Amino acid sequence: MDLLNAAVRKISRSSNKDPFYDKSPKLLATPSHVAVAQFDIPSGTSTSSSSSSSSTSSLSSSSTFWLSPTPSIWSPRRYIPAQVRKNISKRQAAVLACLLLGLLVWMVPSPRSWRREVVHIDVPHHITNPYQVLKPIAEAAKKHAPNPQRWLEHNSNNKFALSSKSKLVSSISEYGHVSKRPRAALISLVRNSELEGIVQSMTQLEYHWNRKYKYPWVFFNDEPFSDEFKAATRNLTSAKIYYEVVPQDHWSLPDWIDEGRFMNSLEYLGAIGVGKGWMISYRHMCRWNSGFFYRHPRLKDFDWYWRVEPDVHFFCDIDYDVFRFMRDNNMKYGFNMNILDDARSFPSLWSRTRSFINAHPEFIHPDADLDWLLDPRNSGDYNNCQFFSNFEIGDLNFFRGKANEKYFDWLDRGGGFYYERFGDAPIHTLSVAMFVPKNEIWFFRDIGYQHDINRHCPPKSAHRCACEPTPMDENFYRLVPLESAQKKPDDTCIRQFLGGAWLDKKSGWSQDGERMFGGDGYHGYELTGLEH
Ligand SMILES: Nc1nc2c(ncn2[C@@H]2O[C@H](COP(=O)(O)OP(=O)(O)OP(=O)(O)O)[C@@H](O)[C@H]2O)c(=O)[nH]1
Ligand SMILES: [Mg+2]
Repeated sequence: MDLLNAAVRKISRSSNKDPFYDKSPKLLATPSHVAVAQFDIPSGTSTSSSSSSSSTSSLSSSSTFWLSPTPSIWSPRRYIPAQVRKNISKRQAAVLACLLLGLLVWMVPSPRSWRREVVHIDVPHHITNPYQVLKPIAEAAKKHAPNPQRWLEHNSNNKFALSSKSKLVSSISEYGHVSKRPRAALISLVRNSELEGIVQSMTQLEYHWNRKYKYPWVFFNDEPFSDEFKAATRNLTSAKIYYEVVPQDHWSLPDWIDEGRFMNSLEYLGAIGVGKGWMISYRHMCRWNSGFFYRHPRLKDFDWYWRVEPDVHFFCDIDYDVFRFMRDNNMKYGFNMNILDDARSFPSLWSRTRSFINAHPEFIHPDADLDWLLDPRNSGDYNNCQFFSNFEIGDLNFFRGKANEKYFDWLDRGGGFYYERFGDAPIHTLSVAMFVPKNEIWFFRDIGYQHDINRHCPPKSAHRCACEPTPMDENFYRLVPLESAQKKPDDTCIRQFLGGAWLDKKSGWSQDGERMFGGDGYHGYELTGLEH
C-alpha cells in the first residue's frame, strides 16, 4: 500500500497535466527503458504505417509516449476513466485498485492443492483407507492413467457440494475452474401410478446425496405426467425437474415386427413364467431403456446420467460428487450389482451378438474384456451375467456413440425385443463389455442399494449406511427361477468381473464336494467381501 501511495504521489508531483490522458489503455502498459533502447524510434510525430512488424508499428504510432517524462511509473489511476478520475482522490484510487486486485485473486481459481472446498461431515470411526474395498481391477498400467482410489481420497468429504454456498457464489468460484461441474442428471422412467414408489426412491437419494449436489431430475413417461405427480415430486428437491413424454415412435411396435409372432411370444413367455413376459408395455420399456433413452431431446445437453427406479432404496450417505468421479476418472459405466437373470427371456441374444462381432470387429475396443462374460464349459457362450441396470451411472456419449448405436440397431432389426423379451440389462452389459476398456467400468461397492429382493450393502460402512453389509455373492442367482434349467457359471458374476484374488478358493475345497453336501457350490472363496 505504501509503495502504491508513493507512486501516486510521485506522479502528481511530476506534472499537473496527466501525460497519459489521451492514451489508450493498451499503450499504458509501460515497457522498461531497456526495451525502449532496442528500438530505433523516430523522434517527431511520424505515424508511418511500417510494414516490418506489428510491434514496430504500434511503437512508432506512440512515439510521443516513449518521450514522456515518467514512462516507468505505474499508477492505478491510469486505468480509471477520465471522468471518474477527476472525482476521486489518489488515495481512494489506490484503495480501489487493491480491492479489485483482492477480488481478482479470490475469483481466479487456484490450483487444487491450495484451495479445497470442503464441507466437513462427522465420521465417527477412523478409517485408514475406506476405498480399498472398491478396487475392482488391477491398477492401470499406464503412467498417467487416472487413479480412482486416489481421486476418492482427495475429493470426498463433500468437496464440491453446493449446499454451503449460494448459487451466485458457487457459480463465481466455478468460473474458469479446471474442473467444471459435469452436465449430469438423475433420470427416471416412471408411470403416474408409481408416484408413491418414486417418492420413496427420490426422498432417499436426495437425503443421502443430491441435496448436497443438486443435480436435476428428468422424469420420462409414455403419457403426460399428472399434476399430482408433478406437485409431489417438486416438493422433494431444490434441484431443477423436467417432465418429459417419450416420443410415440420410441414406444410403439416398429413396422418390421410381425404382430402375430409378437402375440405368440407374449403368450408363450407368459405361460412358462418368464417375469412380465406377457406385458406389451414391458417390451416397449426394455427397448426404450436399451436404445432410446439417451436419444431423448431433453438429454442432448447432458453428458452423464444416473438411472433411478421407483421403489428402490438408497442406504448410505455418499460424500463425493459421483458424476465428477465418473468424468475425472474417465469412467463410462458404473454399476452396483452384477447378477444372473432368467435367460429364457433372451435365447437368441448371444448368437445375434456373435454375428454382430463377426460383421463389425472394428467396434470391439482393444482393451475390452469379454472373457468374464463367456463360459468355457458351455462352448464359450454368454454366461448370462449382467449389470443390474435399474441402478446405473453412465456416460450418455458412450451410448450415443456409433458402436453402441449400431449394436442396438442390429438387435432391434432382429426383433428380439418383441419375439423374445430382450432386457436392457444384458444388452447394456454386452455393449459396455465389448466397446469400453475394462478399467472404464466401475463397481460402486460403496453405494448401499436395494431393488425388490436384491440388496447390496457395503462393508465397514456402519457410520454412513443404514443396512447390514452383504457378502460379495449375495445377489448372484436370486432372480433365476427354481424351475429354470439355466446353467450357472463356475464363479459368481461379480467375481468373474473382478477376477484376481476374488477367484481364490480355500485349499481342499471343491465345487462338486460342496454340492454333494447340499450346498450351491459358491461357498469356497477365500474372500467373502466383508473383510477389513
Ligand atoms: N411410464 C412408464 N414406465 C414404465 C412402464 N413400464 C415400466 N416402466 C418403468 O420402467 C422401469 C422398469 O420397470 P419395472 O417394471 O420396474 O421392471 P423391472 O425392474 O424389470 O421389474 P421389477 O423387478 O418388477 O421391478 C421402472 O422405472 C418403471 O417405472 C410403462 O409402461 N410406462
Ligand atoms: Mg424395477
